Amino acid sequence: MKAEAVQFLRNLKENPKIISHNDADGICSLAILLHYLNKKGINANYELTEVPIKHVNKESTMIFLDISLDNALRFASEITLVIDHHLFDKRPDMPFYNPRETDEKSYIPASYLIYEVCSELEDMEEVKWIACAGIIGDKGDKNSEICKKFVDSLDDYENLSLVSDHIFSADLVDNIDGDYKALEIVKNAKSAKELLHDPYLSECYDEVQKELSNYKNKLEREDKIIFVEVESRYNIKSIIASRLLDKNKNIIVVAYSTYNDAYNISLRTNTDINLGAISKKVAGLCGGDGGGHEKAAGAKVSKSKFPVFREEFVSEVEKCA
Ligand SMILES: [Mn+2]
Repeated sequence: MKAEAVQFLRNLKENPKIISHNDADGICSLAILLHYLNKKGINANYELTEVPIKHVNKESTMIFLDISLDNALRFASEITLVIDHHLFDKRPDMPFYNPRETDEKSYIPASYLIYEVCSELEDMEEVKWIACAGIIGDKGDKNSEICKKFVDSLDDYENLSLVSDHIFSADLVDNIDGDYKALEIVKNAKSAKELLHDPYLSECYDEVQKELSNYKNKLEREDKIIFVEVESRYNIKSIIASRLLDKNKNIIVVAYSTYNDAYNISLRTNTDINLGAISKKVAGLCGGDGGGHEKAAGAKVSKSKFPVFREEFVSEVEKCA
């Protein structure tokens, strides 16, 4: 519950180690928390990480942002706070804030949650734009009335959405190095407009936009599922998938790209099907990894198992119909 997170931050004495997801929501969440800690004169170590987490260095006080509970628990220490919005099985025996605890269907990105928690203790108004960019990065404004109102209150949607795209572009172009660079820029910028003038982020954004007009793809449709193979030097498949959703009602997009001898798969939908659950199950059947949210999930399976993945995926979707 929110009160547990507020109390944890209020009583924080030791410098925490913060672990945050390396997407726009995670990067913005981390920037907001660091802004709060800076106001309080508290230093923090931090790491941005992919999920599933491969490795992080544990410290005695840990804070996890935008990291699903199963991942956080593997690296939790005695004093740990988890602020997250992914589905989970059972609430842990530690300070924990995830709105799904009381409403399983709720979808409120971590940037909103950490902003809300810190705002109980400090005036955070000057980083509200960062919270909005993080929310947009996870499509919170499209899936939650609370988030939509919050984003609308700044009346600057176009710039805020560009901020989110700029952060994501740094990730696409430079991977984890780009994530850390983007974090520094977000931390130091005073406004969305100022961030959009940053030369590094502008260059990454332009590069990705150029690629989006040049990439090769192969589309196949099976009932309401669109399979699209994306060939690009950048991992732009989630953008391609989102664009297909914008143009088609009631569909599921399975966008995949080669990654060594495997396929990395992005799954997106505007139906009520729970893709996170299906991808976890189906990728598991193929010896791969899968998981995520209901409407946005991911998976990785070996190329030789992809036909099985595809077949099982279609049959799981049919079961839901
Ligand atoms: Mn998130």
